[in-house]
Amino acid sequence: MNRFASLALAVLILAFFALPALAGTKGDYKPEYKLSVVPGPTSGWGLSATYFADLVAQRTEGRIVIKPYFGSQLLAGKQTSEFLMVRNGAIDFALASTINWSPQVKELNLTALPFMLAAEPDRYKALDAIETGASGKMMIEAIEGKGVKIIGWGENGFRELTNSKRPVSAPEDMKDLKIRVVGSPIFIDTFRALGANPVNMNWAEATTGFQQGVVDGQENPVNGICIPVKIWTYHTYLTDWNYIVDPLLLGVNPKVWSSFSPEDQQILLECAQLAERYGKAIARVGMDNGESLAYLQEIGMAPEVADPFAFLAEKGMTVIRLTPEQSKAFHDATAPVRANWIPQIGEGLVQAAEADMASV
Ligand code: X2X
Repeated sequence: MNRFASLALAVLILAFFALPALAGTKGDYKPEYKLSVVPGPTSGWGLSATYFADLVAQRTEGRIVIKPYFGSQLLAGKQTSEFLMVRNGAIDFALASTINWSPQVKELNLTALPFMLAAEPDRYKALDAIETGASGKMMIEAIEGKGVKIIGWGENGFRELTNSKRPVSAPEDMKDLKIRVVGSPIFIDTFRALGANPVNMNWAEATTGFQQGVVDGQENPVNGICIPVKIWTYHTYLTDWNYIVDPLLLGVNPKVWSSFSPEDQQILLECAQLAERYGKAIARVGMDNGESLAYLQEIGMAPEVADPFAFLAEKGMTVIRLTPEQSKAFHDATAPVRANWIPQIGEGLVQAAEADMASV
């Protein structure tokens, strides 16, 4: 090899090793990250996941590409496996319901305690106070202690009851109604306490179950789930009882998280915050003081349905809104469920949540 050739070779070798370093950590990143979403792409939380993924692609200039997989595709339909799959790295990200992760992280049953928030004068403020307060921090610590990093909240919404049999405005009306619920034990306890007949079913099979009349009813948020799946085609009666709330969490596998550069982690946190704001707004439209609709209009993402209850009534549903007395009857009927679950969730966490709510 002459001198020129060996110099050229040395330059080539140097370039081979040095260039990736100069270009940043891009070489360590996966070409695509999988983000799990339990319901479909048009659900409120499907829309939030897409919003987040698009923001991340834009703001990292394509360094981080996140692909949402909707309809529990990555979970073979079994939504309560999601936490374990994010933890073991089979899934990189999840915009996940607290309900679906509650079998593994008991603390997440806090917001599934029946009628805990229903009577709050401003239930959204109470919920935000939990998420930003000591109790929210405790929930996140519980998840992170079990192996999944959390970078933001989201919202499926307050869950309402729909059924095909009769109007429900008192616990007695629930008698023997077959209600589809998620496979998380507190739901069975709550619906049994109300005299109903709860049936565990994955969301992936639920709409077929409604169509075939395998169950008489279900419970899910109006904006995020009931309207996108056209619940009026299955059920006639809607009870606006706000019996529990379903906060979402944006989780990441910790190894994946630590593979990102500090600058990219910062970008991901900012995108998570914007996606949280957007997700909460679409969950709350028509049910808050007008703030959510105003925000969505401001960012140019105004929803098709601004008044969900009027919309569902137009579709032929009978909408039942509970009086404070009627709500209290449900609260009283589910007292044994709260008494049984509070020790499992942790007295300290429940007290912290009460203090957070009282601070609004
Ligand atoms: O299964 C449900 O009801 C859903 C879609 O709301 C959840 O994943 C908790």
